[in-house]
Amino acid sequence: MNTTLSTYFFNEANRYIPGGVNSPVRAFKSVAGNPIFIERGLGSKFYDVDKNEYIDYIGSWGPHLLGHNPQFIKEALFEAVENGVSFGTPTELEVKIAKVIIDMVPSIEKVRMVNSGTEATMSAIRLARGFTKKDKIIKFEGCYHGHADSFLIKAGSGALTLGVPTSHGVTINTSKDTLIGDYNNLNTVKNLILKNKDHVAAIIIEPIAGNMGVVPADKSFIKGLRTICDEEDIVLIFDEVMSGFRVAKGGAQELFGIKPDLTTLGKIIGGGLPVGAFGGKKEIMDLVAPSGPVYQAGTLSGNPLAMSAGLAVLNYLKENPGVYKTLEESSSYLANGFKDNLKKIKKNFAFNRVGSMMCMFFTEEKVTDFKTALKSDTLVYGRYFHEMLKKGVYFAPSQFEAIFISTAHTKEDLDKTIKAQDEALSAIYKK
Ligand code: KE4
Repeated sequence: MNTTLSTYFFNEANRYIPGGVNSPVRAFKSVAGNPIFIERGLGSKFYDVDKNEYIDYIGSWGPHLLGHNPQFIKEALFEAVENGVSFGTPTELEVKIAKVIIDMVPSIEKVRMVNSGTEATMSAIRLARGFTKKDKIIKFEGCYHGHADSFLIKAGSGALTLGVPTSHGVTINTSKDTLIGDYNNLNTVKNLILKNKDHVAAIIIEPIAGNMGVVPADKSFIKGLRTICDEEDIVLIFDEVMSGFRVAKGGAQELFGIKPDLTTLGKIIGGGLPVGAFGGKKEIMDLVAPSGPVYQAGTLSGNPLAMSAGLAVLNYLKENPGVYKTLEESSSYLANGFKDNLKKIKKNFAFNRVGSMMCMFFTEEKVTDFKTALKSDTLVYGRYFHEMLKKGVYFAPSQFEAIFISTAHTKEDLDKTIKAQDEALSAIYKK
């Protein structure tokens, strides 16, 4: 596969941009080799600057539930651009998208739009601290909530991939207010609360973790968190930036049947444009400026382009709930194909999937948390990633991410992917 131009652009990029990328995981650091530069995406495919075609399973890290560049999103953007790209004033579009989000996610009574998942999560914990007048938060090893200081304490995703679980530049004082629990382990949460009685403002969790690979929470664990938060006056925050509108119309909270106090959203609600949101109980959300004393702001929050694309996607999902059945059928078809391939090489690798987000771990141990995810052989994963890339299949350039299926992936795409994986695993394990 000729990647001459990608190599040229990466060398250029390294002269002007830290690591040659605008987000670390894109740099292929944990799978070695140079990243490919993408020029164009359409449906289930994208095309690099050397004109190579790939079946894309990243979908811009989650937003492209309906594939790259669907015509109806383009049309929504063309219409919005005609009116102007940003005003810094309230617009009707913001009212419309707020109503749709509130309609689709029952736990959300009021919502504030922001410009990234990080802005959503950092605002949500500030709000929880303002509401409870307590300082500490509990997050879980392996969960990633964006790059705000309070979260870069054993984060998963990029930081985990880079093998640097605590970021430089985060002060000791900041890290003192972030407590780390073990995912799917309620006792660690109870112990943290016991040691920090009446100091914990919020527990923030990815109810379906997608940043240590895919690791779903046990329902009993989530129920236990809900009970603890009710008993201890702690705000329960579901970070559904990735799972929101992906695993179900109402996100992971719909699957669990458990309501958080606050939810953070991103990715899909922007249709691929920069967007995030946080929302939840009215009594908490009304503390957000200007209606209350918890400050939060953003020049481009609710901007017409992102709102137009996001509204187009959310309206589509509302009007076509059958999307989730299609996604489930495609995802289970692909997963079964992968499992058949594993049987051929007599490997029983851990395989976690919730709807259209999934991850195969290069370990035969069950993966239920950060520690067991780390048992994966990341060197072999790197080899696997490149074998698949050479065959025109683009998986996550890290063992500790998810792959995403969209409604644009055809049976032909899935069959080609299953065949490519069979050949890749055979090459690695010399069947
Ligand atoms: P952003 O600030 O990157 O928009 O969102 C941060 C975030 C928050 N919460 C969850 C559950 C997330 O998955 C993310 C971001 N996800 C990563 C993918 N693992 C973004 C990819 C990247 O960092 O380039």
